[in-house]
Amino acid sequence: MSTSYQIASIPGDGIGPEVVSATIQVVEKLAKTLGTFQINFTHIPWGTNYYKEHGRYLSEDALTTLRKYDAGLFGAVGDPDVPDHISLWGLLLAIRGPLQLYANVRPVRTFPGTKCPLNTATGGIDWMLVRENSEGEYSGQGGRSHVGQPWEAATEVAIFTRVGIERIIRFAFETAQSRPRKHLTVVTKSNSMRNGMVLWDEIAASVAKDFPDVTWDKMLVDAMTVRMVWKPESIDTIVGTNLHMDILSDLAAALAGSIGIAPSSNLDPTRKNPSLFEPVHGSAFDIIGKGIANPVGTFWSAAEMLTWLGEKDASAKLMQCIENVCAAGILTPDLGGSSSTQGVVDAVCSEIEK
Ligand code: GGG
Repeated sequence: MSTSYQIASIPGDGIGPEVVSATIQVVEKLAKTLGTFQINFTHIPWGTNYYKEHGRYLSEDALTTLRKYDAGLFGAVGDPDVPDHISLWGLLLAIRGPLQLYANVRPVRTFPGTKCPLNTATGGIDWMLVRENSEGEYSGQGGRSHVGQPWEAATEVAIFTRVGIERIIRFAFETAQSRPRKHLTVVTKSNSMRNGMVLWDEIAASVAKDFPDVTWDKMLVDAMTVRMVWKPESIDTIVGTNLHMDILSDLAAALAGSIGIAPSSNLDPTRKNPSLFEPVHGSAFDIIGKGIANPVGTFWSAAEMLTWLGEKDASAKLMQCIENVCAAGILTPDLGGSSSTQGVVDAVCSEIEK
């Protein structure tokens, strides 16, 4: 008997509903064609429309609700009517932290059909970015005083814990160990930030001793941006803080050829909670409803979800079909093509059937 997975579908805002709906079509087609697993998506309407109606982004029992599922597929968050810090903290960050989805994994690879602007021997890049996803600069701590006065002050406190750093660095070493090149770069800013970032350096040196087969180096985040552009081939796996990797992963996706294809997994490596999969891109409200949103980042996120659930063959098949479609030039306008979102969906579904 094949395994049946229950997936929470949270399309969210902007183009989120378009790319999530596209992905559900493709994954359902894959499940039906292969017949090796079953998958059911349940729509959950959290997002800015829900906020406008209920005064909150998530339902009161959101975490209990999510724990009933094997995984979640998320679209995007952000709406011009609501300040970004309200929507991000109301939706995504209100899930990642409490569910302890502490490992944000972002593979970055140049695809057929995308053009890497860098001059590399392979014509592209193949990196794995690991972002600490539960603390650091996005701990939500700090405050404002003397609001509106010329001497108004605001603090944004980054909280780093030994357990939080140790677990993400260990996860990153394990990730690097599973890749052919087995190399990890630990990114910090430990010259100017002399507390939390120095703790990162110390813990990295200590955890590294458990991985003698993984080579590693450390790099300041500013220098890392230069290295990504000038020495892309010296990079394999990168780990860093919530803020640093939020920025570096957008840069990496752009260097690989497009942010529209970049996937992201919010993982609880202990598997006590369901993990959440989402494209790296945001809500892109300038193209809402035009039918041209690139669904590839969400397709790839769904492939990562299938791997996480244990459906490695199905995931590999989905990735091959996506790559074949991109190689055939069936691309949305952000990649220089003229296909619609549905055109890409139909092409990937046809590939699945072959
Ligand atoms: N699909 C991802 C999305 O909507 N991202 C919006 C965003 O601003 N994310 C920030 C983050 O990933 O921390």
